[in-house]
Amino acid sequence: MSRDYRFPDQFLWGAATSAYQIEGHPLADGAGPSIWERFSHTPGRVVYTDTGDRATDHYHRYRADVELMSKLGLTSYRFSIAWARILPDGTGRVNDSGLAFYDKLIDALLEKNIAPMVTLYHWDLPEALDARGGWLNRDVADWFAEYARVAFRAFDDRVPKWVTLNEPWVVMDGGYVSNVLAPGHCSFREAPTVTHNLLRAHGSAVQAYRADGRNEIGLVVNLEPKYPASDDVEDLAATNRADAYMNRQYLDPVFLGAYPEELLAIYGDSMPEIPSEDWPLITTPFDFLGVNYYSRNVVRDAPDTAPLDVARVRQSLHVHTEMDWEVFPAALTRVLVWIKDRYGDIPLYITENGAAFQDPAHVTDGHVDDPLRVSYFREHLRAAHDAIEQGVNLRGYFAWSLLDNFEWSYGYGKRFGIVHVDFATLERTPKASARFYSEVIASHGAVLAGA
Ligand code: IFM
Repeated sequence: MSRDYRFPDQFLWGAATSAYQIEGHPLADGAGPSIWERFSHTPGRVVYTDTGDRATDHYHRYRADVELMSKLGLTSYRFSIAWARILPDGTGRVNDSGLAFYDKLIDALLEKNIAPMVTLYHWDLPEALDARGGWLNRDVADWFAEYARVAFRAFDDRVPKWVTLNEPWVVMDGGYVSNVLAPGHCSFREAPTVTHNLLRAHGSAVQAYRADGRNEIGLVVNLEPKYPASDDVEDLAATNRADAYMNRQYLDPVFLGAYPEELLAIYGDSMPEIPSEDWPLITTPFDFLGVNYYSRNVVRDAPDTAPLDVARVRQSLHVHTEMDWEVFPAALTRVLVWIKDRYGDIPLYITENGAAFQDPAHVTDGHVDDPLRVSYFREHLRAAHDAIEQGVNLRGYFAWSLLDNFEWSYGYGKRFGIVHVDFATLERTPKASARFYSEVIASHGAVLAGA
């Protein structure tokens, strides 16, 4: 007998994007530059000298994109606000034209009964704030709360769900340690300060929301379950270090009020002094947690491998995406159940899940066949359903991404979209995965029972 994969009636079916990756025209209508403006225009930072200057031109085509979402049957859309569009200097002066863009986008979504989920920070810090120390400056928590208040005042009457930060681990590791994302630092010693300030900024925005807001606010983390390559004690310890660094670094503080012990040992004397008032701020309760899940990681002990003495053991027999990420849906179920067991029953959303695969070079007769992506979505949606069956309070799923877009330092070479974008003409063509996702939505998941 085939299984029943129907999801709860109120389950949100969405797709996600972020401002710099799709909007284009990042300096239009009075916006200030962000760290991505500088980074992408610095030779050698992004492949093929790609930038977000035009991206998918969503800034002008948002109405057509909302129409597309509606045709696909989406019930929610997760996007981010570019901080420097509405506060060009990061603080102080508000740019009404920047607010107007998001105002029109939100209204267009509501006209189609698509519920906005709005992320305040998806990696594009205003350049003016980076010049003042960016995430290394403790004041960033106040700057972020000021910006958040402007957004809440403008849009909370129409935005049911807010997200403070997207993937703080990536902001810290990619931007300050591995030197692959803006602002492009390469300093493990900066890591704990950046982490702590991200957590304080998150807490400050949640507190600002509690004063002014009337709906829900949450945090989005990227989680990558770590599996030991063997049962050796060294490999098990390496697995714990990798897990503490990537998965528990943000969740233990917000839910348990402490950094993981392994992490304190890893950071040693680069850990900043923590004033006692920081913990009540960081542990301010919030309404939901978003999980971005793409892959797992099998690891082994690797002495002298900076910074954690851990190495990845690539599972070459398994399918990998164009990002070289292993396709492993069972770890999605596992990580959702782990959150419930470790941190409690907070409502969860899968706020990103998807894959970059090599799509056909051309759109043929209005079709783009992407069978590997269809299979990726099918298996991960089944894994999400398994988690619900195991008691996880999962309330929604957002495919990454609605459109092919600017994949950061990889430029436009990695296509994650369920909708193909021709970057010469900017024409949009829903791929087979978009049609599949549409059928999943229309059937509340029932079609997942098919082969
Ligand atoms: O494109 C990114 C997104 O901005 C954040 N999460 C992961 C995606 C794929 O790398």
